[in-house]
Amino acid sequence: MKQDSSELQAQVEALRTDARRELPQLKGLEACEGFRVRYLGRKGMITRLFELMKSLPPEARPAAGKLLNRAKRELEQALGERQQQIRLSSQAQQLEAEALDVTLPGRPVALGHLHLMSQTLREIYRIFARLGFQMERTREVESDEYNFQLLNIPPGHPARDMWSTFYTTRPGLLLRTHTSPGQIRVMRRYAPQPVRAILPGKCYRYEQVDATHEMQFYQVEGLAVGREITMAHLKGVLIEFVRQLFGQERRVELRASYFPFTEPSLEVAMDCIACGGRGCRICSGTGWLEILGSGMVHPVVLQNGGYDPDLFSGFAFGIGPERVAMLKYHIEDIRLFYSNDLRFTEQFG
Ligand code: FA5
Repeated sequence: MKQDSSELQAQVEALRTDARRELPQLKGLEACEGFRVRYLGRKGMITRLFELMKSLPPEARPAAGKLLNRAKRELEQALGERQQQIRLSSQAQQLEAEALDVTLPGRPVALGHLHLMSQTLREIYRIFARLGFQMERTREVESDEYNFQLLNIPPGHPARDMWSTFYTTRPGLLLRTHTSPGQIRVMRRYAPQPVRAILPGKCYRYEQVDATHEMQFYQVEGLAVGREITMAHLKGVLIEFVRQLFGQERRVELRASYFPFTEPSLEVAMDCIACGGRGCRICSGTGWLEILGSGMVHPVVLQNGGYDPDLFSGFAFGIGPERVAMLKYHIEDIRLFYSNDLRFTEQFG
């Protein structure tokens, strides 16, 4: 069938009109693709019109070809613009959906605070700093020699029963049972100069854990070595310590005791803060609470530390800060310190 060019023109015009109506209604990129296939695809309407062109008389074909090519370009351009519009508006929608309202109030940040043990240790450090004690660091993994032998506790000594500990796979290497081996290390650091220091740190004991015993706990060791240091100095320092920590009205009792590395040895007790000395459950009815061990450094220990015991003397003490905190804050079970229960720790913020 012979086509005539005015008919073709009319068809192109109709196609343009349809396309202009449809384009603004395309809602997404998928719909655009459908449109492209229908109008511009290999089997689409434009292609079909090009095929119709072949049936035009030869002299009419160039003009018809131009017309079709122009229509095709217009369609392509209009489709491209619509696709761009769709992309921009979906981007705008997305931005709006994800918009941040910077005026909203922020989520509260929970502020932490120092653990009660850190607070107690720092309080102890401050008191001894005021009394002129410097702070020395010592080790937690110790040798049998330092933890026992140099402190006058040879192998087989009955005092070792009090200080059962955890041993490492290296023979003779153990987790220290007390901070006292630090005495030897600090003496060897300073001898023959006088020294006055506290040696805080963790200790470990292989023991049955209960309300007053942990396997891992702190001690604050104190050591003073010099010429003519006497028991009066020890007494003065300890009474001052107890009163600064627990109040000036506290009464302090010094009792004879025994440690292999001090001679004489003293236990320090204060009147019970719970009952004021009348006797209660906390002080087991005695009216007194024991808080530390102490004594005059044994001459053998002074010598092991590098001092001549004929010229030098000294005192030492070992405080259990968990026990101190228990008394000060009326805590009945030592296990609360390290069980990480926020209901406990948050009470001391
Ligand atoms: C000693 O450890 C000595 N080194 C103390 C000392 C130092 C004496 C210097 C003389 C001169 P003792 O085993 O008593 O002594 O322990 C001292 C303190 O550590 C105790 O009073 C107690 O407060 C604390 N303590 C001991 N064992 C534990 C434990 N298992 N859990 C918590 N605290 C403990």
